[in-house]
Amino acid sequence: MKKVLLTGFGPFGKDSLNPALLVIQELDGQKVALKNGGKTSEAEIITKELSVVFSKAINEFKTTVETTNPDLILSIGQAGGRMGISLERIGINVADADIADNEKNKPRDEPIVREGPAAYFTTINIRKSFNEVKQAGIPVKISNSAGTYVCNNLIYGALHFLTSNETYSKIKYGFIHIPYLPKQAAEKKKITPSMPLALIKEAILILIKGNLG
Ligand code: PCA
Repeated sequence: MKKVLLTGFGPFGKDSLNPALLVIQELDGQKVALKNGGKTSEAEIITKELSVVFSKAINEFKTTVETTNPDLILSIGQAGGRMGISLERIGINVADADIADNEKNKPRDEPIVREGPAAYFTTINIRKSFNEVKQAGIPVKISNSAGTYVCNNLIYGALHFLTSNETYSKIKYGFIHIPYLPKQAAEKKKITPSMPLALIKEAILILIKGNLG
């Protein structure tokens, strides 16, 4: 059976919850039906919470890949204020934090990998993924910047690790930034976009099916 690894972050900054963590907790252990031509099969979802800490998240990611060896990895993070599902296209070689991570690291203009390439593209089929999520009636966009905080750090670090290891270089890797949940948005002073958890989960399942078939 194929295996998909979902990673998600816990709360950080001023937020007391992170919808990314709720998504992976609710999808953990689920089986996803796959169609491949006329054949049907199943994939199993496994999950891992990663720390909202710059280098720690990458190290936790590496260990999880080494112990689980999945076929597809989708990492999920919160991007409060975004209007819909954001499929991240790229991770850049910069760590530049405006707020401290959960262990008080606040890098400024630092490379993630010294002498590393400027950027890595995520390796899921991003256009097909966009079309399929949109087709399902879920607001989605392709994003060309995941910022320069812990999520971008993970994208860059994950792709650097996967592409430079022959054992793992065929594993597809995608990153999805998700908006606030309605209850988080309702607590903000300024009106803020949000998306219900059920819709976010539906989008993630579409991405799994579309990138594993
Ligand atoms: N979002 C942050 C880090 C953890 C998360 O869920 C980011 O976009 O970098």
